[in-house]
Order: sequence, then structure tokens, then C-alpha cells
Amino acid sequence: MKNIVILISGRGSNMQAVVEADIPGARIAAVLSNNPDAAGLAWAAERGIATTALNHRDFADRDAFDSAMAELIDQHQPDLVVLAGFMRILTPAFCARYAGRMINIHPSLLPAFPGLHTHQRALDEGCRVAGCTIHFVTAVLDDGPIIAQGVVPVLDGDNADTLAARVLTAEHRLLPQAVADFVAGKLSVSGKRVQNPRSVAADAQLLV
Ligand code: NHR
Ligand code: GAR
Repeated sequence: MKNIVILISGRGSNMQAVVEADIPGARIAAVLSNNPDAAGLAWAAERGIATTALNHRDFADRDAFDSAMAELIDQHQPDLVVLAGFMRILTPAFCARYAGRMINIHPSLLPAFPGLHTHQRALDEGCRVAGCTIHFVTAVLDDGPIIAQGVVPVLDGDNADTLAARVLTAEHRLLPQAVADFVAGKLSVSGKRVQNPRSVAADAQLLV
């Protein structure tokens, strides 16, 4: 069994998708949040998953918050840490500790639109497609080796909310797949490239 610790900040729908996928060989050991009010915490607790909130506002700086978070995470002996809508930038020391075993789901087709407000930025640039990216986390924000990408169309009537909802459906399909592939030992990294036998065609949603 591989232990998985999931970090969230809010709703937690991607975390739910991973839990509900019931991935062979994977055990969701804990769900942690920097936001005590994250709706996803209650959802996970109801299902008997260990949950803890660590409010980043209670810490003097990012190093102190990340150290406390790492201590909590390590209690669960994680094979994989999943950032699923986790909204705090992590320190280089934290990223080094979980190098090669921490992934993030980001709501854009990286390297376009790292950071925040991705859907509005894609609309402002007139993009005809949008999507999500799952990548290994490195100290450089949204820059780690790409594991998988899901593509959706941008439609004429879209605003940031309608586009976000369409991208989210791709996220919910892609993240459990990526976790399953990691757990099965199917991913290997060389430089910025990840060898992933899963076909991209299965991820494309361009005929909507
Ligand atoms: N940390 C590192 N070092 N590297 C990455 O690739 C990371 C990371 C932490 C989070 C997720 C990321 C995303 O998918 C992620 C990737 C938060 C911010 C941000 O600006 C940016 C990117 C991501 C997550 N956070 C603000 C901060 O000051 C707070 C914003 C808020 O609370 O609303 O930490 O997009
Ligand atoms: C998702 O769209 C995720 O990609 C995005 O936040 C949403 C979280 O939804 N992540 C970021 O923007 C990270 N900066 P969820 O809590 O329902 O999974």
C-alpha cells in the first residue's frame, strides 16, 4: 500500500475525485488544509479519513508554517503528497523534502498561465483551448515536470466561471489517473520530461 497525503485549501472536489476513485494500492492517509474552514475537510472526516487544519495565519513566516506542515505530513509516512487546490506557495526546503513524490493540479495548460486567475487570463489572451496540468512540484512555481494535461475548448459565451467549470471536469478525470499511474510506478522523470505510457488522446475533450 502507498500512503497518500492530500493538501487542500477549499472545496476539495479534486480530493474527492481521488478518494472516490478507490485507486488500487493507494491509501488516503490524511487530508490536510491551511484553511480551517475548507469544506473538503468535513467531507473527508465524514469518511473516516484523518484530517487536520493548520492555519497559516498562526505562523510567523512561511518557513515556520511549512515545517509544521511537514511534521504533520511525515506522521503518515507518505509515498505521495498531492496538492489539490492548495493555495499556499511552498518554500524550497519543503519542496526538496518531497522531491519526486509531490504533485500539483494546476488549472491551465502550463507553461501558459502559471500562478493565479488562470481562466480570466486565458480568456483575455483569446485562447481557443484551455485545460489543466498535473506536474511534479519543484521550488519554482508551477514549473515542475509535467505528468499529464487535459484539454477543453474555450466557447464563445464563456466567462471565467463557465470555463473553470469545464476545466474542472477534466481535472476530476485526470488527477485520479495521475495518482494511479504514480502509485503503479509507471512514471519516470528525466529532466523536465516525464515518461507516462498513458495516451493524451484519452484526455482530450475537444469535440464538446
Ligand atoms: N509551491 C511551490 N514551491 N511550487 C509549486 O509549483 C507550487 C507551490 C505551491 C502551490 C499550486 C499553485 C497552482 O496550482 C502550488 C504550486 C498558490 C499560489 C499563490 O500565489 C500560486 C500558485 C499555486 C498556489 N498563493 C498565494 C501565496 O501567497 C496566496 C493566494 C491565496 O491565498 O489566495 O501563497 O496554481
Ligand atoms: C481547482 O480548479 C484547482 O486546479 C485550482 O483550484 C481549484 C480547487 O478546486 N488550483 C489552484 O488554483 C491552485 N492555485 P477543489 O478544491 O474543488 O479541488
